[in-house]
Amino acid sequence: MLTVAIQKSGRLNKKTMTLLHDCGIRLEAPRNGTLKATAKNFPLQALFLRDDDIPECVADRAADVGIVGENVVIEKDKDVVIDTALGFGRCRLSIAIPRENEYQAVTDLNGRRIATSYPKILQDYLERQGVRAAIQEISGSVEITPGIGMADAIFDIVSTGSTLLSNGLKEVETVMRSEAVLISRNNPDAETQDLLQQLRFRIDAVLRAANRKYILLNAPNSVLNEIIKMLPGMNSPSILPLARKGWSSVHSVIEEDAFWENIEQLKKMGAEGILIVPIEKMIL
Ligand code: PRT
Ligand code: ZN
Repeated sequence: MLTVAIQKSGRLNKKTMTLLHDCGIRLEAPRNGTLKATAKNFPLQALFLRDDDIPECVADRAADVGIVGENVVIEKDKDVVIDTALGFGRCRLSIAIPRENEYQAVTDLNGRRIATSYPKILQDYLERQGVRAAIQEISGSVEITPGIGMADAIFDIVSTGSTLLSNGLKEVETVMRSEAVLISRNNPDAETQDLLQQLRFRIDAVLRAANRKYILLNAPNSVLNEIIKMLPGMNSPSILPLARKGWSSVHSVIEEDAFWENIEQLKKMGAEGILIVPIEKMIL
Protein backbone atom coordinates (compact mmCIF):
# COMPACT_ATOMS: atom_id res chain seq x y z
CA MET A 1 0.00 0.00 0.00
CA LEU A 2 1.33 3.46 -0.97
CA THR A 3 0.43 6.21 1.51
CA VAL A 4 0.14 9.64 -0.10
CA ALA A 5 -0.03 12.84 1.96
CA ILE A 6 -2.14 15.48 0.28
CA GLN A 7 -3.47 18.90 1.26
CA LYS A 8 -6.76 18.60 3.11
CA SER A 9 -8.17 21.88 1.85
CA GLY A 10 -6.72 24.89 0.12
CA ARG A 11 -5.30 25.75 -3.24
CA LEU A 12 -3.70 22.39 -4.04
CA ASN A 13 -6.44 20.06 -2.82
CA LYS A 14 -8.75 20.09 -5.81
CA LYS A 15 -6.04 19.80 -8.47
CA THR A 16 -4.36 17.01 -6.51
CA MET A 17 -7.64 15.08 -6.33
CA THR A 18 -8.21 15.69 -10.05
CA LEU A 19 -4.70 14.46 -10.91
CA LEU A 20 -5.19 11.26 -8.90
CA HIS A 21 -8.61 10.81 -10.49
CA ASP A 22 -7.13 11.23 -13.99
CA CYS A 23 -4.55 8.60 -13.00
CA GLY A 24 -7.48 6.22 -12.48
CA ILE A 25 -7.28 6.40 -8.68
CA ARG A 26 -10.73 6.87 -7.16
CA LEU A 27 -10.71 8.57 -3.75
CA GLU A 28 -13.55 10.18 -1.88
CA ALA A 29 -13.01 13.90 -1.24
CA PRO A 30 -12.13 14.62 2.42
CA ARG A 31 -15.15 15.53 4.54
CA ASN A 32 -14.89 17.44 7.78
CA GLY A 33 -12.91 15.36 10.19
CA THR A 34 -11.76 12.77 7.62
CA LEU A 35 -8.06 12.11 7.87
CA LYS A 36 -7.71 9.11 5.62
CA ALA A 37 -9.26 7.60 2.52
CA THR A 38 -8.49 4.36 0.74
CA ALA A 39 -8.59 4.21 -3.05
CA LYS A 40 -10.92 1.74 -4.71
CA ASN A 41 -8.77 0.55 -7.58
CA PHE A 42 -5.12 1.12 -6.69
CA PRO A 43 -3.26 0.06 -3.52
CA LEU A 44 -3.14 3.60 -2.23
CA GLN A 45 -4.35 5.46 0.83
CA ALA A 46 -4.46 9.23 1.17
CA LEU A 47 -3.72 11.21 4.33
CA PHE A 48 -5.32 14.64 4.34
CA LEU A 49 -3.10 17.20 6.06
CA ARG A 50 -2.15 20.87 6.19
CA ASP A 51 0.42 21.47 3.49
CA ASP A 52 3.02 22.59 6.05
CA ASP A 53 3.02 19.11 7.63
CA ILE A 54 3.45 17.14 4.41
CA PRO A 55 7.28 17.17 4.08
CA GLU A 56 7.75 16.05 7.67
CA CYS A 57 5.09 13.39 7.34
CA VAL A 58 7.00 11.88 4.38
CA ALA A 59 10.40 12.24 6.07
CA ASP A 60 9.04 10.52 9.22
CA ARG A 61 7.53 7.63 7.18
CA ALA A 62 3.93 8.39 8.16
CA ALA A 63 3.43 8.70 4.39
CA ASP A 64 5.53 7.32 1.52
CA VAL A 65 4.98 10.22 -0.83
CA GLY A 66 3.35 13.64 -0.71
CA ILE A 67 1.98 16.30 -3.04
CA VAL A 68 2.87 19.81 -1.94
CA GLY A 69 4.23 23.17 -3.18
CA GLU A 70 7.95 23.17 -3.87
CA ASN A 71 8.16 26.35 -1.76
CA VAL A 72 6.97 24.40 1.30
CA VAL A 73 9.45 21.58 0.59
CA ILE A 74 12.39 24.01 0.44
CA GLU A 75 11.22 26.00 3.47
CA LYS A 76 10.71 22.95 5.70
CA ASP A 77 14.07 21.46 4.63
CA LYS A 78 13.21 17.86 5.62
CA ASP A 79 14.89 14.71 4.41
CA VAL A 80 12.76 14.26 1.27
CA VAL A 81 13.42 14.31 -2.46
CA ILE A 82 11.46 16.00 -5.23
CA ASP A 83 10.33 13.25 -7.57
CA THR A 84 8.12 14.86 -10.23
CA ALA A 85 6.98 18.42 -10.98
CA LEU A 86 3.21 18.38 -11.44
CA GLY A 87 2.52 21.53 -13.46
CA PHE A 88 -0.14 23.10 -11.21
CA GLY A 89 -0.03 25.47 -8.21
CA ARG A 90 2.45 27.64 -10.09
CA CYS A 91 3.56 30.80 -8.31
CA ARG A 92 6.65 32.81 -7.45
CA LEU A 93 8.08 33.97 -4.14
CA SER A 94 9.02 37.61 -4.30
CA ILE A 95 10.13 40.56 -2.24
CA ALA A 96 7.80 43.56 -2.46
CA ILE A 97 7.98 47.07 -1.03
CA PRO A 98 5.56 50.02 -0.80
CA ARG A 99 4.88 51.32 -4.32
CA GLU A 100 6.07 54.86 -3.57
CA ASN A 101 9.50 53.77 -2.27
CA GLU A 102 12.53 53.95 -4.51
CA TYR A 103 14.42 50.79 -5.27
CA GLN A 104 17.64 50.31 -7.19
CA ALA A 105 19.20 47.06 -6.01
CA VAL A 106 18.81 44.29 -3.49
CA THR A 107 21.35 46.06 -1.22
CA ASP A 108 18.63 48.67 -0.61
CA LEU A 109 17.17 46.06 1.75
CA ASN A 110 20.15 46.33 4.13
CA GLY A 111 18.93 47.18 7.63
CA ARG A 112 15.26 46.82 6.62
CA ARG A 113 12.54 44.70 8.25
CA ILE A 114 11.05 42.05 5.95
CA ALA A 115 7.91 40.16 7.00
CA THR A 116 7.39 36.62 5.69
CA SER A 117 6.03 33.13 6.30
CA TYR A 118 9.11 31.73 4.51
CA PRO A 119 12.04 32.77 6.72
CA LYS A 120 14.44 30.06 5.60
CA ILE A 121 14.10 30.70 1.86
CA LEU A 122 14.44 34.43 2.51
CA GLN A 123 17.43 34.02 4.83
CA ASP A 124 19.27 31.85 2.29
CA TYR A 125 18.56 34.37 -0.45
CA LEU A 126 19.71 37.37 1.59
CA GLU A 127 22.90 35.54 2.57
CA ARG A 128 23.65 34.74 -1.06
CA GLN A 129 23.14 38.42 -1.90
CA GLY A 130 25.23 39.61 1.06
CA VAL A 131 22.30 41.57 2.49
CA ARG A 132 21.63 41.95 6.22
CA ALA A 133 17.99 42.54 7.02
CA ALA A 134 15.70 41.73 9.96
CA ILE A 135 13.37 38.86 9.08
CA GLN A 136 10.00 39.00 10.82
CA GLU A 137 8.26 35.66 10.69
CA ILE A 138 4.48 35.85 10.60
CA SER A 139 2.02 33.18 9.66
CA GLY A 140 -0.56 35.01 7.55
CA SER A 141 -1.63 38.33 5.98
CA VAL A 142 1.98 39.24 5.31
CA GLU A 143 0.86 41.76 2.71
CA ILE A 144 -0.69 44.14 5.27
CA THR A 145 2.45 44.52 7.42
CA PRO A 146 4.07 47.48 5.58
CA GLY A 147 0.77 49.39 5.66
CA ILE A 148 0.51 49.10 9.46
CA GLY A 149 4.16 49.94 10.05
CA MET A 150 5.22 46.43 11.09
CA ALA A 151 7.68 45.94 8.22
CA ASP A 152 9.45 47.81 5.42
CA ALA A 153 9.08 45.01 2.90
CA ILE A 154 7.48 41.60 2.51
CA PHE A 155 8.54 38.29 1.05
CA ASP A 156 5.51 36.28 -0.06
CA ILE A 157 3.86 34.16 -2.70
CA VAL A 158 2.73 36.03 -5.80
CA SER A 159 0.53 34.63 -8.49
CA THR A 160 -1.39 37.28 -10.47
CA GLY A 161 0.07 40.19 -8.46
CA SER A 162 -3.35 41.57 -7.54
CA THR A 163 -2.82 41.12 -3.78
CA LEU A 164 0.34 43.24 -3.98
CA LEU A 165 -1.45 45.85 -6.08
CA SER A 166 -4.40 46.19 -3.75
CA ASN A 167 -2.04 46.60 -0.79
CA GLY A 168 -0.01 49.37 -2.47
CA LEU A 169 3.07 47.16 -2.94
CA LYS A 170 5.40 46.54 -5.89
CA GLU A 171 7.44 43.43 -6.62
CA VAL A 172 11.18 44.17 -6.62
CA GLU A 173 12.91 40.76 -6.52
CA THR A 174 11.73 37.30 -7.63
CA VAL A 175 13.52 34.82 -5.39
CA MET A 176 12.11 31.49 -6.58
CA ARG A 177 9.44 29.93 -8.75
CA SER A 178 7.34 27.10 -7.45
CA GLU A 179 4.77 24.52 -8.49
CA ALA A 180 3.19 21.47 -6.89
CA VAL A 181 5.58 18.51 -6.73
CA LEU A 182 5.45 14.84 -5.83
CA ILE A 183 7.93 14.18 -3.01
CA SER A 184 9.31 10.90 -1.73
CA ARG A 185 12.15 9.59 0.46
CA ASN A 186 15.62 8.52 -0.55
CA ASN A 187 16.00 4.74 -0.85
CA PRO A 188 12.38 3.63 -0.41
CA ASP A 189 11.76 -0.09 0.24
CA ALA A 190 11.07 -2.37 -2.73
CA GLU A 191 7.26 -2.34 -2.40
CA THR A 192 7.10 1.45 -2.12
CA GLN A 193 9.48 1.83 -5.02
CA ASP A 194 7.34 -0.43 -7.19
CA LEU A 195 4.08 1.40 -6.36
CA LEU A 196 5.75 4.79 -6.75
CA GLN A 197 6.96 3.73 -10.18
CA GLN A 198 3.39 2.77 -11.15
CA LEU A 199 2.04 6.08 -9.85
CA ARG A 200 4.79 8.05 -11.61
CA PHE A 201 4.05 6.23 -14.88
CA ARG A 202 0.38 7.25 -14.66
CA ILE A 203 1.19 10.84 -13.66
CA ASP A 204 3.62 11.17 -16.58
CA ALA A 205 0.97 9.91 -19.01
CA VAL A 206 -1.60 12.41 -17.69
CA LEU A 207 0.81 15.37 -17.70
CA ARG A 208 2.10 14.57 -21.18
CA ALA A 209 -1.45 14.42 -22.50
CA ALA A 210 -2.34 17.72 -20.82
CA ASN A 211 0.36 19.51 -22.79
CA ARG A 212 -0.57 18.01 -26.14
CA LYS A 213 -3.47 17.85 -28.56
CA TYR A 214 -4.45 15.38 -31.25
CA ILE A 215 -4.71 17.05 -34.64
CA LEU A 216 -6.52 15.81 -37.76
CA LEU A 217 -6.47 17.66 -41.05
CA ASN A 218 -6.98 17.21 -44.77
CA ALA A 219 -4.29 18.37 -47.19
CA PRO A 220 -3.36 18.10 -50.86
CA ASN A 221 -0.73 15.41 -51.40
CA SER A 222 1.62 18.00 -52.90
CA VAL A 223 2.20 19.61 -49.45
CA LEU A 224 2.25 16.44 -47.34
CA ASN A 225 6.03 16.43 -46.97
CA GLU A 226 6.09 19.96 -45.60
CA ILE A 227 3.21 19.19 -43.23
CA ILE A 228 4.93 16.05 -41.95
CA LYS A 229 8.00 18.14 -41.12
CA MET A 230 5.83 20.47 -39.03
CA LEU A 231 3.94 17.69 -37.28
CA PRO A 232 6.40 14.99 -36.30
CA GLY A 233 3.88 13.52 -33.83
CA MET A 234 4.93 10.82 -31.41
CA ASN A 235 6.87 8.97 -34.11
CA SER A 236 5.56 10.10 -37.44
CA PRO A 237 2.07 11.21 -38.45
CA SER A 238 -0.49 8.77 -39.90
CA ILE A 239 -1.50 9.53 -43.47
CA LEU A 240 -4.78 8.15 -44.85
CA PRO A 241 -5.95 8.61 -48.46
CA LEU A 242 -9.21 10.54 -48.87
CA ALA A 243 -11.99 9.74 -51.34
CA ARG A 244 -11.22 13.17 -52.83
CA LYS A 245 -8.51 12.55 -55.44
CA GLY A 246 -5.01 13.89 -54.65
CA TRP A 247 -5.85 14.57 -50.99
CA SER A 248 -4.97 12.84 -47.70
CA SER A 249 -5.96 13.02 -44.08
CA VAL A 250 -3.08 13.60 -41.62
CA HIS A 251 -3.32 12.55 -37.94
CA SER A 252 -0.72 13.65 -35.43
CA VAL A 253 0.01 15.12 -32.01
CA ILE A 254 1.09 18.71 -31.38
CA GLU A 255 2.33 20.64 -28.36
CA GLU A 256 -0.23 22.93 -26.78
CA ASP A 257 2.28 25.81 -26.78
CA ALA A 258 3.07 25.61 -30.49
CA PHE A 259 -0.58 25.20 -31.36
CA TRP A 260 -1.83 28.60 -32.68
CA GLU A 261 1.36 29.31 -34.56
CA ASN A 262 1.18 25.92 -36.29
CA ILE A 263 -2.49 26.25 -37.19
CA GLU A 264 -1.85 29.53 -39.03
CA GLN A 265 0.99 28.00 -41.00
CA LEU A 266 -0.93 24.82 -41.80
CA LYS A 267 -3.81 26.84 -43.21
CA LYS A 268 -1.44 28.83 -45.39
CA MET A 269 0.03 25.58 -46.69
CA GLY A 270 -3.44 24.50 -47.86
CA ALA A 271 -4.65 22.34 -44.96
CA GLU A 272 -8.43 22.16 -44.52
CA GLY A 273 -10.89 20.73 -42.04
CA ILE A 274 -8.46 21.01 -39.13
CA LEU A 275 -9.72 19.28 -35.98
CA ILE A 276 -8.02 19.60 -32.60
CA VAL A 277 -9.00 16.99 -30.05
CA PRO A 278 -7.96 16.68 -26.39
CA ILE A 279 -5.88 13.67 -25.42
CA GLU A 280 -6.77 11.90 -22.21
CA LYS A 281 -3.59 9.86 -21.60
CA MET A 282 -0.38 9.57 -23.56
CA ILE A 283 1.99 6.63 -23.20
CA LEU A 284 5.25 6.68 -25.13
O1 PRT B 1 -4.30 25.14 5.18
P1 PRT B 1 -2.94 24.87 4.62
O2 PRT B 1 -1.81 25.19 5.54
O3 PRT B 1 -2.87 23.48 4.04
O4 PRT B 1 -2.81 25.81 3.32
P2 PRT B 1 -2.12 27.25 3.16
O5 PRT B 1 -3.14 28.29 3.49
O6 PRT B 1 -0.82 27.30 3.86
O7 PRT B 1 -1.75 27.24 1.62
P3 PRT B 1 -2.64 27.57 0.34
O8 PRT B 1 -3.71 26.54 0.17
O9 PRT B 1 -3.03 29.02 0.28
O10 PRT B 1 -1.52 27.36 -0.78
C1 PRT B 1 -0.94 26.12 -0.99
C2 PRT B 1 0.17 26.27 -2.03
O11 PRT B 1 -0.37 26.78 -3.25
C3 PRT B 1 1.29 27.25 -1.71
O12 PRT B 1 2.26 26.71 -0.82
C4 PRT B 1 1.88 27.50 -3.08
O13 PRT B 1 2.78 26.46 -3.42
C5 PRT B 1 0.67 27.39 -4.01
N1 PRT B 1 0.15 28.69 -4.49
C6 PRT B 1 -0.02 29.00 -5.80
C7 PRT B 1 -0.24 29.74 -3.77
C8 PRT B 1 -0.65 30.74 -4.67
N2 PRT B 1 -0.51 30.24 -5.92
C9 PRT B 1 -1.13 32.00 -4.16
N3 PRT B 1 -1.47 32.89 -4.95
N4 PRT B 1 -0.30 29.96 -2.43
C10 PRT B 1 -0.75 31.13 -1.97
N5 PRT B 1 -1.15 32.16 -2.76
C11 PRT B 1 -1.62 33.41 -2.05
C12 PRT B 1 -0.45 34.28 -1.56
O14 PRT B 1 -0.08 33.92 -0.26
C13 PRT B 1 -1.04 35.69 -1.57
O15 PRT B 1 -1.77 35.94 -0.39
O16 PRT B 1 -2.36 34.23 -2.89
C14 PRT B 1 -2.01 35.61 -2.71
C15 PRT B 1 -1.34 36.14 -3.93
O17 PRT B 1 -2.05 35.84 -5.07
P4 PRT B 1 -2.21 36.94 -6.23
O18 PRT B 1 -2.88 36.18 -7.34
O19 PRT B 1 -3.03 38.06 -5.70
O20 PRT B 1 -0.79 37.39 -6.62
ZN1 ZN C 1 0.01 25.97 5.03
